[in-house]
Amino acid sequence: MTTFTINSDRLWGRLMALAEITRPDLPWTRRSFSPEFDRGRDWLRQEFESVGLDVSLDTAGNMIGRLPGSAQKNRPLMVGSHSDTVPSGGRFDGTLGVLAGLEAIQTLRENGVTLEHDIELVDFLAEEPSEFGLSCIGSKAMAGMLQDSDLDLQDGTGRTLREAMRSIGAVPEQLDQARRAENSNAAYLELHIEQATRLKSANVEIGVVTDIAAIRRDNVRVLGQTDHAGATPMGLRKDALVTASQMIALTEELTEQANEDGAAIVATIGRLELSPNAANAVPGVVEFTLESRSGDDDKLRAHTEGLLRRFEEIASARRQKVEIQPISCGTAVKSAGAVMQAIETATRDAGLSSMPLSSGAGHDAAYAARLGPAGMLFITCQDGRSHTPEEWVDQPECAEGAQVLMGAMLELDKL
Ligand code: HGY
Ligand code: MN
Ligand code: MN
Repeated sequence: MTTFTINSDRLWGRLMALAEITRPDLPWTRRSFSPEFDRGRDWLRQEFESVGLDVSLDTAGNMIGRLPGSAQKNRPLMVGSHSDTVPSGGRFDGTLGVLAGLEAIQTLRENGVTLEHDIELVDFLAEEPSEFGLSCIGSKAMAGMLQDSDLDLQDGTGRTLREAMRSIGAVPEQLDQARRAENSNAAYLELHIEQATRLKSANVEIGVVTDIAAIRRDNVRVLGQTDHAGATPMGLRKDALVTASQMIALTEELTEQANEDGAAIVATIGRLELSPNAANAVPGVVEFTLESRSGDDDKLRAHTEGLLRRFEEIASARRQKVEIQPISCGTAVKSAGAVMQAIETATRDAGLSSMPLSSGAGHDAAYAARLGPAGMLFITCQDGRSHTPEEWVDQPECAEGAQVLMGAMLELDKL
């Protein structure tokens, strides 16, 4: 049971200070590998060092603050999340987990408490889908799941992921040095906003995450034929955007149907590019990302592959072609019972209520779970909104999350 309390104003001050490190024209944006991200990292490094953490960057570009434990326990207690954002995202997704971890560590130190375990506070590189199409780059690398071929992925300017990683101080040629062995962590904890409204609806403060959905992304390229928008008769057109729109509408229809059958699957087309993208030209090429998620790996595979087959049928029925390129496919991850238990105990000690819930959002915890027992705790966010500038959490709720995070760290230190 903790008898001391985190410093709510200090946590809030850091959250708002980091939020201000954004693209000024598009708040709140701190894209991985961008100048804003670098400035955010520099600021975070100073804050980590001011708390007495020994800060380093692993070869995968994860920034790690270390604090030695009092006993010679050979596995650290890891706390982490991410400081990058989606374009025009929010001020709490990811940053809350990193800064609440820092606040918990600072409060422990101020109260003369040294955990038996070493503590590692991690800002994982590029948790959000980056310009290279890949997400969770740093946590994937730490779990040994970032492939060499991924390093050749290019962003819209032709820069490779390898070059981008070098630009933030990573050493992609030595990724293996960032890799951690299975069970190398005593435990992993991540505080995150729920990005949905179940906690608010149930009037419960803390969500104890039971599992994290698998995310699959496929690149779909529809090949029609660019023609003059005025001179080309409708019957002679091969309009790739109309073809893509039939695929997109079918995605929603079949995914809603799958959920009626109890599949618990979501699918989204959130990125789409067309060319030549001119008002007076019939779209010849459309490229989009099909992203599907589920807590059940088998259902995810069956549903997504069924959709992609239907896309082929739609294209050929319209005398067009479709090229499908897998981008990434994760697996659903269960939280460790001991970590869930620690979160529940810490929640009770803090006089708060908790409920189990699954995460439809992906998180670094899904990869940290390959390094030892892992778990997450959620706090609510206003109207469940996230990945948008309207993302908001009130200060007391941030403080509650950090208090429970610190309590769970103390519980897990007994392992
Ligand atoms: O996309 C996600 O689920 C996470 O927010 N990166
Ligand atoms: Mn996110
Ligand atoms: Mn996140």
